[in-house]
Amino acid sequence: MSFKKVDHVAIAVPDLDAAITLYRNLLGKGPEHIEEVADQKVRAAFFGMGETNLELLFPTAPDSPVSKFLEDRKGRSGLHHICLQVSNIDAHLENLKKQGVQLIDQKPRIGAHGKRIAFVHPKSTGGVLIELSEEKK
Ligand code: CMX
Repeated sequence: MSFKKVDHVAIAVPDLDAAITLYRNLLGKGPEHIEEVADQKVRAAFFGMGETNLELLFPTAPDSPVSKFLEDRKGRSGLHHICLQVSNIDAHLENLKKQGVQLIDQKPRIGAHGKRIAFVHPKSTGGVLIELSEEKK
């Protein structure tokens, strides 16, 4: 059981097209991948950054977790979560549960790129929302 790398860093944005233009200008390329993740009620744009990615997150429904995040910030974009890649997500979740860490997802769900993912509550991680994502075999 081990952490492999930072899979991506996600920024919530109130206007996806404007944010894509901004980051394309900043990075000089991309995004390489845009996907709607129905289960999470978001549309996500990914910019490859070497071993990791930058994800721009836009809510697709008023009850999306990202809508709530943006509302709480009065519509301003901001760092939403950090995603860590793990080799065995089930073993990681069991281990965190044993340690009393507050999990948002007790079992993995399917996220962007069809990967198995699960979120850990920011109340257990010093105020940072952490996503675990299983490495694709
Ligand atoms: N980062 C850090 N803290 C956050 C946060 C975030 N992204 N979102 C909420 N919080 C904090 C709030 O500021 C609040 O803190 P205080 O109590 O200190 O004021 C606290 O968490 C609120 O917690 P809550 O009442 O339990 O829950 P909310 O209704 O605000 O929902 C959360 C928060 C994290 C449980 C919810 O957003 C969630 O389930 N997230 C996981 C799923 C997700 O974010 N999906 C979108 C991305 C999907 C993708 O990348 O594909």
